[in-house]
Amino acid sequence: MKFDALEERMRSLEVYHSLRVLPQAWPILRVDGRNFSKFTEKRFQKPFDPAFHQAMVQASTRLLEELHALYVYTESDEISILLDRETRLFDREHEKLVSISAATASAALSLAFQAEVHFDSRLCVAANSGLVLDYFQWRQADAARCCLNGWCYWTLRQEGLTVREATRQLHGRNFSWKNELLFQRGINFNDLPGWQKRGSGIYWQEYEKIGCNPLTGTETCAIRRRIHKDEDLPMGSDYAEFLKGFLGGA
Ligand SMILES: Nc1nc2c(ncn2[C@@H]2O[C@H](COP(=O)(O)OP(=O)(O)OP(=O)(O)O)[C@@H](O)[C@H]2O)c(=O)[nH]1
Ligand SMILES: [Mg+2]
Repeated sequence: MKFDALEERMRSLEVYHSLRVLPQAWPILRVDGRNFSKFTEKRFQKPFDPAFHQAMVQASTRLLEELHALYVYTESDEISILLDRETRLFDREHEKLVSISAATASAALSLAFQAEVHFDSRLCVAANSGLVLDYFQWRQADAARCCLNGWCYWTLRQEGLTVREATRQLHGRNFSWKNELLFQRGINFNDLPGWQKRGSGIYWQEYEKIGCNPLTGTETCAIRRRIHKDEDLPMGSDYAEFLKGFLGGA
């Protein structure tokens, strides 16, 4: 078989390669640490370890830069990445977006921990800006739920309960019951750090840089960008308003 014919036949096996994010839809990627329950078990404080979180924020920063993202959000072992609806990154190819985001997160965390770790990745396609707001509010609600559950679970475990006993005690309990459990042990859920309850946002922020024109000696003002790591995100409708700032009025 001629090489060109073979090439064409073999390329035709790449059946998903032509899949692209629909024009004008917002791509949102979510990478998630593979088997991190096991990986973090002996290495990090429970339920939250600032060192683990800082490594996740650092990986989020790499993703913001590498993928030219608008907004990156991290909680627990996952990172969500919002791209511009007009993005032309990797020609909007699903396979490229998913594989490069997983590879970037895996490399960043492996370097940070000096251990081989892996991330999976998935692509959500939000057809309108309302769905983008819903998506990020959903992940933030997940952060709040996991934070309360994690604190309750590990508080009980530290009191000597087994996995099964702690899980059974918490099964079917509502928000206020769990709050009360912590409160009786001197932990006020409201006073826990914002990054634990609501996750963290990583995004570009513009600022004015005042300088001096060496020729004229006059003061100059330039608009620059820097990466902001927001560890105290707003919640509820305030979070939705905050997110709208990334959507350019769409
Ligand atoms: N000790 C510790 N563990 C953490 C911290 N943040 C996240 N984790 C762990 O990361 C896990 C994330 O949950 P999942 O993604 O559902 O679990 P997983 O084991 O990674 O499973 P897969 O993602 O399906 O591979 C949590 O259950 C915790 O065990 C932290 O600050 N400290
Ligand atoms: Mg995971």
